[in-house]
Amino acid sequence: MTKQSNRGKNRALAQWVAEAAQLTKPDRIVWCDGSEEEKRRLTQEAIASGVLIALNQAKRPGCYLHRSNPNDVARSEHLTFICTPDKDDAGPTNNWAPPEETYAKLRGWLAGAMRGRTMYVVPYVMGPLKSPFSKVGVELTDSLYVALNMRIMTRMGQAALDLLGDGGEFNRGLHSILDLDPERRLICHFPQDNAVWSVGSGYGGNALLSKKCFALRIASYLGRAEGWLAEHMLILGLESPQGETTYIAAAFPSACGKTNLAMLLPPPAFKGWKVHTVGDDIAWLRVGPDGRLWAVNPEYGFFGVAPGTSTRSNPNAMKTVEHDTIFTNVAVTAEGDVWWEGMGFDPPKGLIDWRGQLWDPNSGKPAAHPNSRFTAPMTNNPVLSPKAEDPQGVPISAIIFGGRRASTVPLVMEASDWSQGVFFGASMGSETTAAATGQVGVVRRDPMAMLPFCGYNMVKYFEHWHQIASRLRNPPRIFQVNWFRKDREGAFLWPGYSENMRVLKWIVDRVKGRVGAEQTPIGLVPRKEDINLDGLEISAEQLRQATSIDPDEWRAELDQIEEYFKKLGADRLSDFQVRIEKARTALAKSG
Ligand code: OXD
Ligand code: MN
Repeated sequence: MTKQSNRGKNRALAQWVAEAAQLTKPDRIVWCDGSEEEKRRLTQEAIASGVLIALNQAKRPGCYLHRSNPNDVARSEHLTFICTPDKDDAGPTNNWAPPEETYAKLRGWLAGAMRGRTMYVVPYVMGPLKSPFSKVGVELTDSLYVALNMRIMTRMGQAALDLLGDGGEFNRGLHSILDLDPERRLICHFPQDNAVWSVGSGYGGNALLSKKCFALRIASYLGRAEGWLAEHMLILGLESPQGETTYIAAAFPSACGKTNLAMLLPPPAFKGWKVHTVGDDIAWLRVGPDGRLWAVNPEYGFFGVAPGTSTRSNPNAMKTVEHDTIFTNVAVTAEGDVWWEGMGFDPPKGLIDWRGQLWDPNSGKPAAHPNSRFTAPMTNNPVLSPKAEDPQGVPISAIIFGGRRASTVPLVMEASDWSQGVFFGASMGSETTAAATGQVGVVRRDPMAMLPFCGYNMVKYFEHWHQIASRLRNPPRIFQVNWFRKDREGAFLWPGYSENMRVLKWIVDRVKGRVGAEQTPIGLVPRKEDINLDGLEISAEQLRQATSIDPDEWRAELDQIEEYFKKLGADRLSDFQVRIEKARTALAKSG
C-alpha cells in the first residue's frame, strides 16, 4: 500500500482513514490536495481507465464525458435511509433503519470492496473558506469520477485540511461503487455521527456526498440543533438599473429550473436589470445580528440538468459549460462535441447516444439521458455574484417556493406573513421529474422541495421553520410561484425562462412596497397593471388564467393538503389547521 505525505495533522481523520482502509483494503490511498497538477494526473488516469472520454479539446477545452452504468442515472430515493437511534427522529417522510444493524450490514458489503482499487481521500469545505458558517467534510471514495467531480463541486484539497487543523469536526463520508449492483446499493445517513455511508452507486446525488447527503440531509439536522436552516434553494441577487441589489432564495424540486432562474438573463424590455448567481441548488440560512436572514451557498460548482438547456433557456449556463466541465450521460457528435434534447438545434448526423451507441433518430428514444448532467465550476458563470465568496453571505429579502403544477397554483402568490409562507412551503406539490428514479409526471407533495432531502422528522422541520421566525426581526417575504400552469388545451400559460424576470420584479417591488396586489382567499396575486408586460405577447385572458384562483380546484387542493398533513402527523400543528380553515371560509365567501 503506497501513501502520500500531505495528510494533514488531524489525528481523528488519520485514524478514520486507517479504519476505512482496514475494512475496504484498497491497493493505494491517495490524499487529494486540490492542485492543478493533481487534476491533470487524475484526469489522465480517468481517460486511461475509460472513466472519462476526452471531448473535442478545440471546441470544449478541459471538457470530458462520463457514461454511467444505465442502472445508475438518478438519485435512488427508495434506497436512501436516515439511520437515527430513534425511528421517530427520521420521521414520516424518510426511510429509516437502525444505525448499528445498518453499519454492520454495510461493513459486510464493504469488506475488501476496494481491493485492486485506489481510495481517494477527498477533504472539502462547504461554504466560503473564511466563513464562520462553513463546514468541513472528508469523502473516502473508490471512484475517480467522484474525486474529480468533488474537485469542481466543493473547495477541495489542502485548504480543507488546513481549515480542519488538528482537532476540528468534519463530516465522515465513506463511498464505494462496489459493483454497481442495485441489489447492493444503499445511501445511509447517520446524523448523530455526522456520517454518511454510500455504496453501490456512482450517481451525483448518491455519490458526491458533499451535496444532498451532507449539505442538505446532515446539515438540516445540524441546522435544527444549531438554530439555522439548510435548504434546497438557489440564491440570486437582482440588481436594478439604479444599482440596488435584492437577494432572493428560491426552493424548487429537482429539475424544475433552479439553475435557469439562478442565471436568468433579463429580456430586452428590462434594460439595465441584472441577475447575479450566488448559488443554484443549496442555501444555508442563518439569522444575522441584524435580525435578517443571511444566506451562503455551500457549494463551489453547478451539477445542472443538461436537457432543455439552450441559448434561449439559459445562455449563461451554455457559457458556463464551454470549458472545464464534466458531462455525464449526454450525447456526443461526430466531432466530439456534446448534444442533448432541447439544446436548441437539430441533432447532427452520426450522433452517439448516452449509452455509447450510434443514435437512431427514429428509435423514439432520447439521445441524451433525460437526467444527463454537467458539472461546472461556479467561476465559469459569467453572471456569478461578486458576493458568492462573501464569508457573511447575502441578506435575503424574499423566499420563493415553486412547483411544477399543470393546474390550480397561480403564476405567483404572496403570503401575508411568515406563518402563511411556511404553510405555502409545507403544502407545496409538484409533478415528479427524471432526477429521481420512479414514475415521472405525477403530483406529489414536496414540502419546501425538501421531501427527499430533509434529514430529520418533517413535522419537527416545520416547527423549526416556525421557531426561526421568533428571531427574525426583519423576515423575508414569502412567495409561491408556478411557471408550469397549462390551459385546457395543455399549452403553457406563461412563457417562462427569461420572462420570469417579470415575476421577480413584482416580487422585489412588493418587498419594497412599490406595487399593488389583489387579495384572494389563498394569497395575494398581482393584477394585470402590477406586472411589467412590456415587449411580451400575452393576452389579458392568458394572464388572468395564469394568475387565477379557481375555487373548486382550491377546495380539492385544501382537502388534499389536509389529508397529507394528517398522514404526516402535521395536523397537530394548529397553525396549519387554522390556515386551511381560513382559506375554506374565504373561498366560501367568494362564492
Ligand atoms: C440535484 C437534484 O441534482 O435535486 O440537484 O436532484
Ligand atoms: Mn437539487
